[in-house]
Amino acid sequence: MNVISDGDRSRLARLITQLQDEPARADETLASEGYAEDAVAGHVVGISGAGGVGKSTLISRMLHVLRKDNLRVVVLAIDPTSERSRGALLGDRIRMRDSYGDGGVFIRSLATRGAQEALTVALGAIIRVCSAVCDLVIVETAGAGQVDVGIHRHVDTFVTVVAPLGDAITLMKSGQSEHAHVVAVNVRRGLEGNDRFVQQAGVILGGESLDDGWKRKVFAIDAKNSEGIEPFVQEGILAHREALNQT
Ligand SMILES: Nc1nc2c(ncn2[C@@H]2O[C@H](COP(=O)(O)OP(=O)(O)OP(=O)(O)O)[C@@H](O)[C@H]2O)c(=O)[nH]1
Ligand SMILES: [Mg+2]
Repeated sequence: MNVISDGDRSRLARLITQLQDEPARADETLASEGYAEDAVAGHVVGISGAGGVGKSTLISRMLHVLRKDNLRVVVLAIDPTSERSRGALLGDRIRMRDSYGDGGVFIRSLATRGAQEALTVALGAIIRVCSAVCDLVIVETAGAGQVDVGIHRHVDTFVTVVAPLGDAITLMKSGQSEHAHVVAVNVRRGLEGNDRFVQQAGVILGGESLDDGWKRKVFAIDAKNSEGIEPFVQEGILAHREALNQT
C-alpha cells in the first residue's frame, strides 16, 4: 500500500508552517531544503467554487475513489482567516474526517492570511513541497466568487464546483468556469429545475477547447449522497492528468 511516511508528514507540517510564517523567504527556504526547480512532482488539482457549494464534501468523496487507485493524496484546504480569532475555523477538515486515519492521505488546513482570490500566502511553495511526496495534491480554495480565478495559475487541473443556480446567462458569463478543465454541478437531490440546469451547463460550458487542447467536461454530481463521483474523478480529473502526461 502506498503511504506518505511519518517522516514526510512531519517535514511537511514543519515546512508549511515555516513557509506561511515567512512567505518572503519562501524561495530561500525551498533551496536550503533541497527542492530542485525541475523535480518531477505529483499532479495538482484545484477545486474552487462559492462558499458552501459542497467543495469539501466532494473532496471527501474523491478521496475514496483515489485511494482505491492507490494514489497518495495531499489536501490543502483553505479557509477564511477569522477576523476575531485570527485563525481558521478548520471547517473543511471536519468534512474530511473519514480519511484521517488513512496513511495515504495528508490533510492540512490553511487560513487565507490576507491573501487575495480565496488563496493563501506562499501557496506556490507549499504546493511544491507537497507534490514532492504524493501523486496528487488537491487544493480547496476558500469560498470563491466568479472573479476569483487566481487558483488556475497554481494547478494542472482546475475544477469549478457550481450549484444549479441562475440560468443560461449566468452560465455564459466568463470567470471561473472559463478556466475550468472540469465543471462539477453539485445537484442537490429533489430540487426542481436541476435537470434543465445540468443540461444547459453541458451545452454552454462543455466541449470548449482550452489552452492545453483539452475539451472541458461537465459532470452532474451529488456530493452529499456520493453520486456521480467515480466518473467525475476517472473521466474528468484523472483523464485530464493522463492527457497532460501524453503531451
Ligand atoms: N443536500 C445536499 N447537501 C450538500 C451537498 N453537498 C454539500 N452539501 C451540504 O452543504 C453544506 C456545505 O458543504 P461543504 O462541503 O462544506 O461546502 P464547501 O463548498 O466546502 O464550503 P466552504 O468550504 O465553507 O466554502 C454541508 O452541510 C453539506 O453537507 C449535496 O450535494 N446535497
Ligand atoms: Mg469547504
